[in-house]
Amino acid sequence: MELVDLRSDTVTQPTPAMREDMARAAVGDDVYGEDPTINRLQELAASMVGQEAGLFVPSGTMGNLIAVLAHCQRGDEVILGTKAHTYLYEAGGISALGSVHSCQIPNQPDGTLALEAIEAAIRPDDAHHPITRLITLENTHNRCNGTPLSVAYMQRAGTLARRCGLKLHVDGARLFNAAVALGVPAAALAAPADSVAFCLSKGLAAPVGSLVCGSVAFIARARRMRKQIGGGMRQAGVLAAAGIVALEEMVARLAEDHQNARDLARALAITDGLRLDPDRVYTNIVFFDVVHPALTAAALAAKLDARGVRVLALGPRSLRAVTHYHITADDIAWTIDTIRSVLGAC
Ligand code: TLP
Repeated sequence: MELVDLRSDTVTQPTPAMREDMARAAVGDDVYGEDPTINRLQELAASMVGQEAGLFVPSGTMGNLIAVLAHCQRGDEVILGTKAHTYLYEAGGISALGSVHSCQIPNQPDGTLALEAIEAAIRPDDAHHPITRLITLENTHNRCNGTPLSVAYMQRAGTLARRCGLKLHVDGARLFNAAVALGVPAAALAAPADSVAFCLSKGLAAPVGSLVCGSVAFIARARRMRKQIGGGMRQAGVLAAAGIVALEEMVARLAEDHQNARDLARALAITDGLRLDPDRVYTNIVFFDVVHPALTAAALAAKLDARGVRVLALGPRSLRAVTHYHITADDIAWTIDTIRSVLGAC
């Protein structure tokens, strides 16, 4: 049976070029800073996002945690969105491991946080309150349809953070999807921030790894935090080699994933039993609701799974499909047919 796995772009497998470079990679002990391939990846990553330095970490979750730990002290507060990945899906790590308090404010439908709402959430200097230290934004915003946050918004947020004496961190797990969708360099989106974390192992198809980038001083603190939480790796240049291919060869093709997502969204929007706004699909993430009286999201996902189409049920009515490197235009056509046939039979 054909299998079209749209649960996430995390399911991507390394490309042949990645496997070749992984086999050939020069390696060393990275805890001593001696892995030449990791050093090259970190320099490349930092230059691509307009920051001074970079740090290779095992996952996006660890990248965000390290950034929060490096910016904040115990009891400090981070302002983030109610739909932020760090708030929803990182097992509460910033509080559990960092003793960092979070102040959640509503994400707007486009993934942004209203700047006035951020400013209103900043605590006055009062012994009753935690100290507001950090703002975290997500770009693209996963739970907000993978919407990219614009350069103008990122600049305004950076200006607000500086004016108020706060730090700005960007969870840019899919920063390169944002850059490609907006037609801007990733550096333009990340440079207004004090730090950015982005993933190699999503649409860019590397098997493992994320980067945290920021100033030289920030990365020195981040390196210590990585060690503290057990993320110091040794001869991980074999992984970094795939990351270099990801950054050099896999960014421009993200436009294909975005086109496939738009095609899927347009077809699902005119399918009986489903609801979504295709004009709000800008990158590779398509959220849609099932409004069929006889079906929940979980039931529809299970029926599709049995027919070889995998999507994620993320709420009673809400499903998510994510396009990526292994999904072709034919796969999208087959997915649309399968979804319509399953709904038609209910
Ligand atoms: N997101 C995963 C799941 O955890 C939901 C996915 O399938 O989308 N930031 C953002 C915006 C993310 O979407 C993710 C992963 C992460 C951070 C964490 O990355 P990893 O999985 O490498 O820890």
